Amino acid sequence: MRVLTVLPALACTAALACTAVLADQTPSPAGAEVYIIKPANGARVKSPVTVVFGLKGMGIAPAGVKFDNTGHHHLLLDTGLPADLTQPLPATDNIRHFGKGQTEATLDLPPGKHTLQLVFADFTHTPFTPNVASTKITITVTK
Ligand SMILES: [Cu+2]
Repeated sequence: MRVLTVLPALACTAALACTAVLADQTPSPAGAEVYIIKPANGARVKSPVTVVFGLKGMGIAPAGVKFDNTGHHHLLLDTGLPADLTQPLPATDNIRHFGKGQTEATLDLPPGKHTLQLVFADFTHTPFTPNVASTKITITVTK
């Protein structure tokens, strides 16, 4: 009987400790939101395409600068959110960082359909918890 009562407490303690070590994400305030101001979802546009980033409920700080309730924009181009949002976002052609605090970007895009999505992340490029991301939009670049 004694073993049975002690074991669940140990398991719980271990689980909490594990969570504390793995989850190194910054909390986002309630109501925080990022969104694409333009282009509009479904827009037909010519390259180069200027994408304007919107933000509500948080502020912008350059990458590397830790300040409460701030972060910087990341644009996902033709890709979805990474499966593991507890890790820093990689910097690739499809995951673009705006670590100087930019609020828009001008992209050279080949003709055809492209998807755009914003994800806001903290000074270490790690998404917030809960995650702050826009809906994914689709645009068509015409010749
Ligand atoms: Cu970043």
